[in-house]
Amino acid sequence: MNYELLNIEQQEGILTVTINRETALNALNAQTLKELQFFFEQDAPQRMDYKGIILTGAGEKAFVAGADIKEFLGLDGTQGEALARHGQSVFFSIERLAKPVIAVVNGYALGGGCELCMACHLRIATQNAAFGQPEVNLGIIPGYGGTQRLVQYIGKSKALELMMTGDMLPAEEAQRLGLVNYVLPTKAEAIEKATALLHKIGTKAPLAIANVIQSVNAYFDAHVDGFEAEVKNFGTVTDTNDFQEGATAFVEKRKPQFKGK
Ligand code: DAK
Repeated sequence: MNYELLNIEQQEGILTVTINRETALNALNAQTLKELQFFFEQDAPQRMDYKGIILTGAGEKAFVAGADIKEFLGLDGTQGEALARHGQSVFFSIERLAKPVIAVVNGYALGGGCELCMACHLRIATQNAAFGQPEVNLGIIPGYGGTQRLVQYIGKSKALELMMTGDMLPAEEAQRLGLVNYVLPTKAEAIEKATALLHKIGTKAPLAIANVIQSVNAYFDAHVDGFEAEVKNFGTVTDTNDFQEGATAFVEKRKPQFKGK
C-alpha cells in the first residue's frame, strides 16, 4: 500500500508510525483507518526485522482528536453497526500483534483516539496529553472498543463517569488511574522512553513476548479461559530453542542469544 496519511520510519529496529493529519488534529478518517488496518493486519505481521512499534500523532497538540466527525454526518444504524464492527477489528489487530506496540500520546486522545491508544500494549503520554470519550456530546457512544477497554484500564466507576460526562482526563491523572505507563514533559522525551522500553523488550525472547501478549489478552476475552490459555502458551514456549538457550545461558552465567525460534 502507498501510505498517504501514515508516515512509517524504521530506525535501529523500531518502527515509528505517525498519523499525519495535523491540521485536523490527526482525526481518524476512513483513509487513515484503512491504512492502519493494512499496516497492522498485513504489513507489520510480515515484517520480521523489527523489535516493536511506536504509534503517535503528528505535531505537538494531538495524538488523535477522535474519529473524523465530518465523515459521520447522515449515518444510519445499519451503517453505524458495520463501521463499529470494522473499526473494532482493526483495533484488535493492534492489540493482538505479536510484537509490542507503544502509543506515544502527544496531546489530545479523544473518542476514537483514546480507543486507539488503549488498543496499544503500553501508553506513554506527554504532560499536555488529555484522554476522553466525549461521544455522548455527539449523541453516540464509543464504538471502537472504548466501553470495554476503558473499564479494563481504570475500572467501572471512573470509566462510566468519563463516558457519561465527556470530561477529559489530564495525563497525570490518567497515569494515577493506570491508563498511562509514564508521563514525560515533551514528545521527544516520550519517544526516547518508548524507544528505550522497546530496546529492552527486544533483548528478551521474541516468542516469550508474543505469548505474554496473547496470554494477557486471553484474560479479557470472554470466550477464552485465560488460565487454560496460559497453560497452552507455557507449553509452546517450553518447546522453543530460546527456552533452552535462556536456561543454559543462566547456568553458564552469560547473556542469552535469543533467535525467536
Ligand atoms: N474530527 C474532524 N475534525 C476535527 C476533529 C475531529 N474529531 N477534532 C478536531 N478537528 C479539526 C477541527 O475541525 C479544526 O479544523 P478546521 O476548523 O481548522 O478546519 C482543527 O481540527 C483544529 O481543531 P480546533 O480548532 O477545534 O482546535 P482547538 O484547539 O480549538 O480544540 C479540541 C481542540 C480537541 C478540544 C477540539 O478540536 C475538539 O473538541 N475536537 C473534537 C473532539 C471530539 O469530540 N472528538 C470526537 C470524539 S467522538 C463510530 C465509531 C467511533 C466513533 C464514531 C463513530 N462508528 C462506528 C460509526 C468515534 C467517535 C469519536 O471519536
